[in-house]
Amino acid sequence: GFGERKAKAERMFSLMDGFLKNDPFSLQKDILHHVEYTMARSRFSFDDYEAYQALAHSVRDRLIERWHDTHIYFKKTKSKRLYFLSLEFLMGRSLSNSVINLGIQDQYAEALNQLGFEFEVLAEQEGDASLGNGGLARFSACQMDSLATLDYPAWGYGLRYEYGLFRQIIVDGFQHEQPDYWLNFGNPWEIERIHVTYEVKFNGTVEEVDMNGEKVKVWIPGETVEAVAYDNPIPGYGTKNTINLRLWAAKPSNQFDLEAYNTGDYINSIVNRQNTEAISNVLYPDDRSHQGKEMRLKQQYFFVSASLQDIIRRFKEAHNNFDELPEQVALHLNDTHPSLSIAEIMRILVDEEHLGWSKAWNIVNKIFSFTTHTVVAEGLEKIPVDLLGSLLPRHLQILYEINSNFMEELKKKIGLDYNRLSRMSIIEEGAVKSIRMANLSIVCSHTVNGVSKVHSNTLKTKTFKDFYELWPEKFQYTTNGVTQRRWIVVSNPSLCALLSKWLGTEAWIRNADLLTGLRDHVDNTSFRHEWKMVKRLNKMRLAEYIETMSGVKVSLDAMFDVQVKRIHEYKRQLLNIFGIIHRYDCLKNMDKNDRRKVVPRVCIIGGKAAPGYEIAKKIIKLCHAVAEKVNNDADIGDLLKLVFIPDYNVSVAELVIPGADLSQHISTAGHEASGTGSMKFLMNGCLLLATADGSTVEIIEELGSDNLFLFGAKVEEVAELREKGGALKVPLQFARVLRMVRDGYFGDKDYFQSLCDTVEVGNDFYLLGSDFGSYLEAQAAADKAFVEPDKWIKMSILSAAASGRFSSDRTIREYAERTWKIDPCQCPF
Ligand code: NBG
Repeated sequence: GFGERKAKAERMFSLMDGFLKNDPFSLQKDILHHVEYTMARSRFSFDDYEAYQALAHSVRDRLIERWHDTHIYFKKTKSKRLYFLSLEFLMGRSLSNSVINLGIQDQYAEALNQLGFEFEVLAEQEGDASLGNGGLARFSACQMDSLATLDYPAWGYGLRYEYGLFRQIIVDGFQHEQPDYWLNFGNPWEIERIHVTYEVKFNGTVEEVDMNGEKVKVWIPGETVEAVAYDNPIPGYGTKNTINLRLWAAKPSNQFDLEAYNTGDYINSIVNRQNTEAISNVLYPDDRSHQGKEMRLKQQYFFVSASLQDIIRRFKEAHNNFDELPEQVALHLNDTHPSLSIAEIMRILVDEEHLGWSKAWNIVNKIFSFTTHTVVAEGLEKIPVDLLGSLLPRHLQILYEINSNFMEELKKKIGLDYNRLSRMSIIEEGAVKSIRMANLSIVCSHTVNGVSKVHSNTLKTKTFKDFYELWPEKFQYTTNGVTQRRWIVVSNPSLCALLSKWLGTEAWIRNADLLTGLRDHVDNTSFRHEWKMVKRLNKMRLAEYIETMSGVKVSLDAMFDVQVKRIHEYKRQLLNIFGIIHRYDCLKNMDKNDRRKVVPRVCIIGGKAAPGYEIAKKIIKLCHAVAEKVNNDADIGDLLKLVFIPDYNVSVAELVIPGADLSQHISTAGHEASGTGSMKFLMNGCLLLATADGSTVEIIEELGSDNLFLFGAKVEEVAELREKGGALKVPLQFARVLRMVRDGYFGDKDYFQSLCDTVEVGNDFYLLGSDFGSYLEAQAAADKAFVEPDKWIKMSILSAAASGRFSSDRTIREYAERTWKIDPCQCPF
């Protein structure tokens, strides 16, 4: 009865000691409690790793409190929710970020100090959560931070891979991939929800059955897998709101295969069950193409199906029909990877909820929005019809029906233009009949987002031209951003303190636009001096890391010139290396007097190559070959060093970016959809050397072209240059560098020939040769600026001052207001 329940609730309440306290003494007690009872170690004997775990658990307790309150409040207010669906999240480490966002960094530092530990040292114990490849995945992570901070009622959904992105090790200059079994030592940041499970089905057949005189399609699946939820609390900064990133893991279903048991094949039936767990085993390490792989498709559907069941269940708890779904739910497709959601939600509404096709469709095309992170049409995902049909037979039917309706509607609008119809069709005919996931996403979404102005123009005029002409209003762009919490507050504490001091407030941590206030101080010499000291400190930290990783000692007076990102031909790490070879060649040919005038450089390159990407791997090897020669040349000394930083990931980035003087973003114009690395460097007062591609174009709008080093062909010039082919003008210096590599000047002569072929005149798709001249000029301009420290520091300050627009807070606000139509919902207690 009611009275009984009330008494029980009162008793529960009286047992709770209010909220956990955050004074250093209470924190110490909690940490020791976890040492003793979670880690089961004696409080008189535990090492740094155990201390880290106990510390993490005490932080997690505090996250859970806020997580609970936030979700109760979201539920109470019935506000519209955003569900951000992404197959990849590159979260990196959680400890520092959580403690900072919770606002209890100082208390923890003090608590640990008294126990004889240092917060920073324990933080180093944490491994990265690398559940993603590159830009797209780190962008998802930055978005989560901003969604929480800006109080939006949002959930992230993804997959809990047991093996994250491979670890890169370098043996003899070659990349080798090692599995990243990141859960080996437990993961204190997740909460396993053994009761939040859903069955996900595969294979089987579709049958037509009679229901109340109506023929309906019923899917009789063949295989069932269970999805278990793992929740990862994401705390906002300066707010109590803590949102959820829910990741799914696959477990064998409880439904036993009776057949197998009866035939006595007990062992095999268990082995088969273990195969189903493999679905969430491993992240695909290619950041561009995932064509036609069965396991990848299974992963996509597994994550989509579990997420939608969860979302629909939550919606049904508060509603008894689906009319309000579009006012209550926004589903965001982070690239096409989750686009099977469209077919799945149609299946749920039509087959399970019996809404009827047109009613279901009316709802479905109001709830999806879609962001694409790709430029080239060849990079777009396609799923062979045969594969999809055998794995998800009912979904294939639904996709055909969506397409045939779309084709009918289209014919009414454009007539019988068969070429255009076939280009726009969701189904691609041809040798391998396939589903075009991008076309599906565009047809079914109310908004199609590009990730920068340039990217969006490319989408409208090339990649999705036909669709843009049909639905111009669907096409939007929301320029990417990065979170200043991670990329300044966590990764660059000394800059963080300096900014707050000179801006007179910490408010920039929630409102990055305030960074423009730095412009008022550029002429202040003591500000500039402090700025310089901060950079020096960060360079020192980076130099120490370089020495431990590669044994190379670097001079702090040299310009630290950095290019870190995935290795791709279009990102042109090879242009950078050719520039370094040219620099080396010049140094060798100079007399001693001239050498004295040269600006010393430390060139730093880092990034992973997809395991099957031959040319990218050769670029890594060439980098090592050149480094070997240059770094051991006594003639050259500190004038030039080249270091490759292995295993580039989020936590390595946190160290490298603050320590950079110059950073390179030198993709062939028109190929980098946005680029977010540049934004992190900008925030940290690092000067950019860049082509006018992706987000750089907008960075120039904020920063002015005088404050960075711009070079290379413009987007609109690229096609024409390519057409020239063999007649393209290439500087002599380029030919000379190419010759050196071809002739075996850096060893491994045979191995590098095919790499050299890719940039030979007539074959040079990414236009390294034709951009080489202006690249060298930009580099010379950077050298010239560096020897005028005052000028350099001013440019550095102005870079950080211009970075406010590239905060993911701005990105998220734009998405929320324009695309998702969600309102902030701040938990008051
Ligand atoms: C990347 C683009 C970048 C862009 C990020 C985030 C993938 C597949 N794409 O230019 O290459 O900045 O997405 O939008 O990671």
